[in-house]
Amino acid sequence: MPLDLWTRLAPLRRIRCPFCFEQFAACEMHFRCNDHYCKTDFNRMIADPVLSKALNGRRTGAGGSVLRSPWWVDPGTDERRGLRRYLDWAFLPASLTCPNCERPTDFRLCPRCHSHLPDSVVTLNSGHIAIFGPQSVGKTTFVTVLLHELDNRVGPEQGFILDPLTDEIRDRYDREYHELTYGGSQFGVGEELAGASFRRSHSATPSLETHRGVLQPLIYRLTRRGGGRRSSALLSFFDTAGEDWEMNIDLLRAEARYLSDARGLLFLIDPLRIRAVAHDRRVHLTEKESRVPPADYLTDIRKLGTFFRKLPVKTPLAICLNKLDRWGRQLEPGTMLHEWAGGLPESPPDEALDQTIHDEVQSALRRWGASGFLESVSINFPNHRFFACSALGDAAPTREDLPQPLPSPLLVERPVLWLLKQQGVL
Ligand SMILES: Nc1nc2c(ncn2[C@@H]2O[C@H](COP(=O)(O)OP(=O)(O)OP(=O)(O)O)[C@@H](O)[C@H]2O)c(=O)[nH]1
Ligand SMILES: [Mg+2]
Ligand SMILES: [Zn+2]
Ligand SMILES: [Zn+2]
Repeated sequence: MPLDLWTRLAPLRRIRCPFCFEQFAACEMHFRCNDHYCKTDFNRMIADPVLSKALNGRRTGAGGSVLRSPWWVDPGTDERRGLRRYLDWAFLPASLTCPNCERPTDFRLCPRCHSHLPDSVVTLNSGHIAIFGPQSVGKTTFVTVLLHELDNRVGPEQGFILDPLTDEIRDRYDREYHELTYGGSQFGVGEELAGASFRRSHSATPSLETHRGVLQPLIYRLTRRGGGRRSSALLSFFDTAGEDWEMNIDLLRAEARYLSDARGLLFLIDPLRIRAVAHDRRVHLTEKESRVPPADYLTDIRKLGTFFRKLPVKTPLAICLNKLDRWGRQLEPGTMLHEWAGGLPESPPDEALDQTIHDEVQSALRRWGASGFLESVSINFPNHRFFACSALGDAAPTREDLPQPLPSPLLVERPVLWLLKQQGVL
């Protein structure tokens, strides 16, 4: 669908690419031919240094070959357009013509990374959630379960739907996230799911050093009931590799704009990596859990501070203690955390519950010796809030080699709903 007249009359409107987070004016967007034959004919392709740099990072150049893509152009430099090319700042072109197939194309690209930008990127407000934290705190599992829950339960309850921005994103979520946690679709609807062992835990997310694909967000279009332009927004979810957070922080700071420019930060913490929790006799650590080094969340929050030019940071920060199923029951009976850790209470979660959990998490952290961490959070990230959740609930495996039941998540959506409210998306 071509861009509407109203949007074309605002070529200087700033756009932030939801893939690479760079900002530019709408009239700077490039075009690429999207014709089936042009796309599949290698002889018609041309060098694409922008795409090469986005996919291969700074290593492109000396020795590294430049990728080729179907014909693309920066509209301001397309001489075939004559004087018209100098007027894009006043009126966006509806389409450009591919010199190879001579068909018009309105397939727009980000001028910085050459990702395809559907019209909704140009017209809609956008929100972001950057998920980060040390290794094995459950970030990837959280993203998987969160998106499934938003789609299937929370969205319908709150009157919104989520659609993947592109087919590629839908496929990537299914393949890299959903299939592992919820099982594949290799069984027919009427077949017994006898061998439920095909549901597995995620492997560690690969470092950005070996797989730049981790910089690619999962982007959704959120549409609220009621219609109208303002009822839709884009939402990008970024999943960080714990390995990068712990060991490649310079690289992350240089490449992961999604953290320094995030509109919403979600820091996941695993309390089982706090000594006071791990040594509690009521908690039984698995062999793997007892081998991981203790976490240093104070250092983590200092590290986060280094992503920003100035402190205190205004960006909303949700700090969520994950794996509630494993540690919640050691808190005093009568607390909300204790109650939720035992399974879903009768009354659905609401803002009053969020407030209670915020207070209970802070006092638990203080008891576990994390006062320095609490102080640092409140001084450097004044717009913060504590949460607790479990992505897997009582389906969390005590042995990873055994078949795993489907997740029964507890409170996973609460930090995200808060962050979206802070960003004006909900
Ligand atoms: N008990 C419990 N275990 C969980 C939960 N969520 C994840 N896990 C387990 O935690 C381990 C790590 O999960 P991941 O989602 O891969 O963790 P991650 O933070 O993405 O790890 P990296 O990619 O290495 O940074 C897995 O063994 C999961 O089964 C949960 O809610 N409860
Ligand atoms: Mg991961
Ligand atoms: Zn981009
Ligand atoms: Zn073409």
